[in-house]
Amino acid sequence: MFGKQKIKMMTLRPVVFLLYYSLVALLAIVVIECQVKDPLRDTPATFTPKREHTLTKPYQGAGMTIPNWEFFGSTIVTNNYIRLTQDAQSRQGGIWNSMPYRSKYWQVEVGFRIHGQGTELYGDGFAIWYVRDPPQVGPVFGNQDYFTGMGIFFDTYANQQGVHSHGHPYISGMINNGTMHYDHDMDGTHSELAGCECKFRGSDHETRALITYYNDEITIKIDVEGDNEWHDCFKVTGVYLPPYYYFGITAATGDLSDNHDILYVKAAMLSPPIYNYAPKDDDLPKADAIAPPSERLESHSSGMPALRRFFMIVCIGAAIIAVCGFGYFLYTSQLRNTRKRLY
Ligand SMILES: [Ca+2]
Repeated sequence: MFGKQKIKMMTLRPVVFLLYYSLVALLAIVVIECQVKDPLRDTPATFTPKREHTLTKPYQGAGMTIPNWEFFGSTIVTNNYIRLTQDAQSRQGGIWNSMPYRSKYWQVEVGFRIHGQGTELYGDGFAIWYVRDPPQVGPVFGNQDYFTGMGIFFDTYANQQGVHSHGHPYISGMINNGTMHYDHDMDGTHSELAGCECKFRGSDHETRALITYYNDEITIKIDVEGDNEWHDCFKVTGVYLPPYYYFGITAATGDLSDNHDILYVKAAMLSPPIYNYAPKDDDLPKADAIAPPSERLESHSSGMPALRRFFMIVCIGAAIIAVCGFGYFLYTSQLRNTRKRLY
């Protein structure tokens, strides 16, 4: 009886081994899955402002400088606001964050107030930038034309006098790889990514804009009512923006004018920081919505999950083959040993 029980236990051993190593393999697969899974795809964006990208009162540090921020042109810094242009003709001014963004995805909230003496005629507006080269005085709402990056334009004056598909004030976006011209006389209609009408000018209270770049989507939300509620302006998918670009805000007046006041900037990273980023010449902003069909490229991140899935399947397959092989080897070894003992 004892001998039979021993034989039975010994023949069961390979099965126990097989179960044990299957569990180990399963654990390994779970670990692999956890490592390859992109948490950004599943977790909602959280807003954690980064100090080096934030501009709040009191603006000035020691002396006349603002830590991590540069200002130029007609910009005036006061205790309560940063005035990019006064309500006077032909002014151009701006501020920009001297610390480049180190994350792929981010969010920026800007508090502002655009106001002046004009009741019917005023202009020209301001722009929020995420650009490779720090903004400097130029013709596109106070920044240089043929910029590389993204501009979100808060346009208060309709330069185009023809039939308009929208009214003003108007918010629009533009993604540029450095080759496109912003046509000021046409209000940038031909290079527009998307836009919305929004009465953000002439408010007594603070107005706010929220720009989010997340999962290759640009989302613009606005709070102009002062009710602390975000209202959708536009959302565009299929946008690629490289990291390590600079954030800035510029404004301009021409024949018409306004006070363009920035009250605060709060910025947050929505993905882990990227260290040791080496910029490449061909790593340029892209947007499916405005690129010609032949030049349309899939966004950088969209190809990654497929590649990860492929490697995961290969890993799982290899693990199963290894477990089966090892189990079979143990089983035959045990069988040989049992036979030796029996004979
Ligand atoms: Ca305009």
